[in-house]
Amino acid sequence: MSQLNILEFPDPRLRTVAEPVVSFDEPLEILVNNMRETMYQANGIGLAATQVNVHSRLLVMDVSSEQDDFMVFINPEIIAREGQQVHEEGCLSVPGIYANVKRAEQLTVRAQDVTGETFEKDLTGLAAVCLQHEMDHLQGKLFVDYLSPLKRAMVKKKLEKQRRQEVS
Ligand code: GNR
Ligand code: NI
Repeated sequence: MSQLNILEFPDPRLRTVAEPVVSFDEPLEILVNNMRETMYQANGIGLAATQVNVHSRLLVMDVSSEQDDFMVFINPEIIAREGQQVHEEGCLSVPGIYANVKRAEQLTVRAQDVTGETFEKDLTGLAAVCLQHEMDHLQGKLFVDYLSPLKRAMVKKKLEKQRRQEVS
């Protein structure tokens, strides 16, 4: 297994709209395994293919505290949503930045597994937040896009400053 490089804001590749997965083959299985490894190594609760510069509609997540509830969603579609919640979000592609985002509280998702079989799953709370965050990535959208232009400009400045301090 290998760890994959995670793209960081404002990398324009994060704005790519992903294409549906059509081949449920060994390269797909390898990609899922590498995304799982990358997510756990980075201590993330989710990872979308877009973030590792693969522009196919798949995401992995594990919102459990024990990191023992791995899930993969291929070609996910939200088929029902209900309620609202506000949760503080972070993103491996926007390191060190946290902000509140309003999203649906409950979802029903239809997706395929790594063999191509279709399943449906109900998600609530943090799992619902995470799935919506990851599905945004597949559309080229980031959580900072929900902030006001002023706040987003502050985020960009803060990241530039962080990066300057990393290299010096
Ligand atoms: O690790 C992550 N934590 C997180 C916390 C609140 C809301 C969303 C997330 S997803 C994020 C990993 C990530 O960037 N996935 O795209
Ligand atoms: Ni993210």
